[in-house]
Amino acid sequence: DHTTVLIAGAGPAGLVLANLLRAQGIDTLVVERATREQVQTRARAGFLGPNSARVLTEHGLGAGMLHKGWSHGVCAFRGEDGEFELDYSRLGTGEVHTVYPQQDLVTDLVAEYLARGGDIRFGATITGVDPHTATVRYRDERGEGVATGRFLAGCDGSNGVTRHAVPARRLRQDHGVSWLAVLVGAPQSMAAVTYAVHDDGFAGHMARSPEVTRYYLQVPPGDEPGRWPDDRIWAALDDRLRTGAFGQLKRGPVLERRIVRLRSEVGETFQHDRLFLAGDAASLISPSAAKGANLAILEAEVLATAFTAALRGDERPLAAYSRTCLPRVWRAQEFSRWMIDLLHPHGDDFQRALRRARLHSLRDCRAHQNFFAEHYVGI
Ligand code: RFL
Repeated sequence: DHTTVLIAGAGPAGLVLANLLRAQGIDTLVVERATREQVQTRARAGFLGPNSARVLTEHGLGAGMLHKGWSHGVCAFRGEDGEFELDYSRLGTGEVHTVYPQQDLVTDLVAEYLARGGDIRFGATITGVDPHTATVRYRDERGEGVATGRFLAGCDGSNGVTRHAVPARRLRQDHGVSWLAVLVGAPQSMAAVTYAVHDDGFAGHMARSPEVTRYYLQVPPGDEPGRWPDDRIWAALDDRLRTGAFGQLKRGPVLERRIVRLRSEVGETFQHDRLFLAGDAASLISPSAAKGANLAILEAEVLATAFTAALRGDERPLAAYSRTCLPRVWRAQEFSRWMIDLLHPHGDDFQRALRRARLHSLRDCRAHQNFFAEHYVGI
């Protein structure tokens, strides 16, 4: 198989890139390990920042999001001193999130890519990568295959293989915190995203769709989902979200429970020879500030522009690709670390007192609120 831009992985990064290149009439081939059904049902992110919404709408990929998604501009913090809300639609840059489940976005992106004449190979696992020839070896039900492009885009996420073909240091951080990520088949319980700070650990609530709500519970590192039967999940959510004081949760079946280790990983460079990484393959970020899918979409746009220029004879944007992306990645990392520190009870009593003071400052100080809002929704 020969193509112009060969893309490893059909997540948000690979599919946005593929769609933008097809819109320029550039030949692409996407090689994806999972089946179409699997990628279209993988529930992960749900909060798209204004930059992501802009990329999608500007390139004709936003119809589903505009139709079924909704705007979200308020978040709430609960702790030992009660609750306060931040209306971030009126703070900072005054921008909002669009709530739209990642699997719905992926479904839209696959359909639009095929409508644009795109080629995609589902059920094909990449086993080997050559950055010099932009070639991948893959295995699918028919056996072994080889695909080559003029360029190779590594969009195969944090468990993929392409990033191992970039011979550069990767900076890693395990934040020492794990979350039980739960999907419940019930509408959201509160109007706002809610972050609860509690001595037992963090708990979070965020909308996903009218029928499904995401909850997070901090759990000890190394914990297992099997140790969290439904009753224990609801009891912990009630305690930490202080539902006795603030109102009951809308319960429903627990649809999914999985452990997410909060960790980060950033490649020193996102490129090597003719291989270019985007999304989680380039940098992994903890979900504490809901930035991962947004970084993936923005990098896909930068890379699509750079590939298009290179194919027209100007290689400079491609040469500058990592330098263009890295400052934004690091600002997102810094903010997500700030969120981790704010939300989790670790350290001694002195550090707990500092965290409480930071919450007070966020509640009372307009400059602090503006800082939060700008970083929470933007970057
Ligand atoms: P993806 O979505 O992981 O897609 C990579 C694709 O590559 C395929 N693949 C391979 N294909 C062929 N050969 C191989 N050897 C392959 N290895 C892998 C995979 O099957 C897959 O289809 O990466 P991409 O495109 O970079 O997108 C990144 C986002 O998915 C990720 O950052 C977000 O989901 C992170 N995230 C969140 N981000 C947000 O912006 N807002 C959120 O609210 C948010 N919530 C979350 C999240 C991630 C979570 N998990 C599961 C870690 C909540 C959770 C629970």
